[in-house]
Amino acid sequence: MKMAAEVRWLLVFLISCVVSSCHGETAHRKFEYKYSFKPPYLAQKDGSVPFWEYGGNAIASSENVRVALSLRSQKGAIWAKQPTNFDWWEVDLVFRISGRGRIGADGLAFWYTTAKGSYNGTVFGSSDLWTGLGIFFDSFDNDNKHNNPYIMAIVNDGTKVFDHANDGSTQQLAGCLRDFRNKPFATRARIEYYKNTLTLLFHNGMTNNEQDYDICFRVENVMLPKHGYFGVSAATGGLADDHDVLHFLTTSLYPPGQLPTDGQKVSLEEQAKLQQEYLDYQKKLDEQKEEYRKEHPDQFRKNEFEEYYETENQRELRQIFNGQSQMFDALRELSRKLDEVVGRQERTLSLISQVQVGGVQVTGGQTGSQPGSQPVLIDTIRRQEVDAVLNNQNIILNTAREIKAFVGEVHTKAESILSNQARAPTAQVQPMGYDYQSLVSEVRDGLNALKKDVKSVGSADCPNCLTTTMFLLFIGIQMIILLVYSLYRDNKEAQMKKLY
Ligand SMILES: [Ca+2]
Ligand SMILES: [Ca+2]
Repeated sequence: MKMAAEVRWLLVFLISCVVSSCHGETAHRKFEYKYSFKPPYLAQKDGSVPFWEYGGNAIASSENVRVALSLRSQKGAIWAKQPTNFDWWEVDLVFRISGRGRIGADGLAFWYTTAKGSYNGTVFGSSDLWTGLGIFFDSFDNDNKHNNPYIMAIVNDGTKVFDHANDGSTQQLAGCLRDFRNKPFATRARIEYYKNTLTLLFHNGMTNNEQDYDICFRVENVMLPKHGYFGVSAATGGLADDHDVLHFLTTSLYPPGQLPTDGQKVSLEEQAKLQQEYLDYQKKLDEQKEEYRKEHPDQFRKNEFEEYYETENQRELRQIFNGQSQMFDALRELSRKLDEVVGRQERTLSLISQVQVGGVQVTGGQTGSQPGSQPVLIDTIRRQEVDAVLNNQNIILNTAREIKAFVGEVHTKAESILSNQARAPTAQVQPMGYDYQSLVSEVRDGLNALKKDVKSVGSADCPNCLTTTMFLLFIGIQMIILLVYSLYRDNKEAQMKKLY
């Protein structure tokens, strides 16, 4: 398992390397506040959204822009005041489309066009015959093919009339079937246009993990106008949903080394000015908040108090959502692992096929009349390497066989020894007998040495000294004790062996 985990990480690393090498290095990113809006204080007190213009039935509050509300035949739009001044970008669109009906209408559109569209047009609340990109979150199934809610991108050159009857399916660049209505959390679309590749990642709003995007589509060689206006529009029909946009966050992307440097000086002054403006604005807001708090002390306290409690339903829902998001996490992990396994399998298969092709080519080259025209193989396992591996394996096998024979020999020898021992139980006593003999000889040697000593000492007068007979008697007793002990020990050990 540990090995598998290491391989997996290696694979992830390799994949990321491949992706980054395909993409070049990672782009420089710059947040574009003039092309963005987000809560809190999305709309100012007078209702205006800084750097944006909205119209039709759209309503902006401090928390979101309700582009079209859940009444019949509503149309609204919000457009950036300035066209973009960068080539590549990423837009995070966080939105909610919710309604009481099982199905809703009509949907929401994201725009990037050479000119601002209208605020009450025919295509999801804005103008038809646009030049640029439209990404549509189409709730209502006009062509009755049961394939809505659907997300699709259409690039228009200003000549195509949106094909309402077919839900735009005849004109779409790419799309995917995704449900974005009535989700517990806000749904998110991440639209990236970088080096002519248009990518749409979608977050289905089932979890509050902001990284839970999955890919809706990725199209290369998409030619969009160099500079355009960002916009969002929405419309309702006979059926109606609320279409709320919470965040519109634009980031400009620059390939490494192409970050504009000349504009930096100008923007520093501007930055200081805007910083001051921002601080003033913040101060004003705080003052207003304080004022409001003074004017409505009861309401404020009540709101504050309510936040601490949740109803039983809310709790149940929260628990369901938690459980569900855990399930989603597990599923996502599983699918990721599956992808890895499939990737590894494909890689292995391609290696195998390369080896096979290599073998054919080598033999072809040998039998062919032009040995010099042998094709160079891609860096993979070669014939001679395979041969070397096979040889090594044979050597290992032979060695293993030899070791086996040797072990067998040792085994039979050990067996014969054991059987001999079993047949002649005295053999077990033999080593003990040897011990006994050596003991006797040792005692004998000691005795001789003592005798010599006694002889040499005996010449001297010694009335209290040990007499030779006494000494010999002692030695005799000691020997008998030793003999008895050794016999006893042999006996005991023989008994033990029988037991085992
Ligand atoms: Ca539709
Ligand atoms: Ca449809």
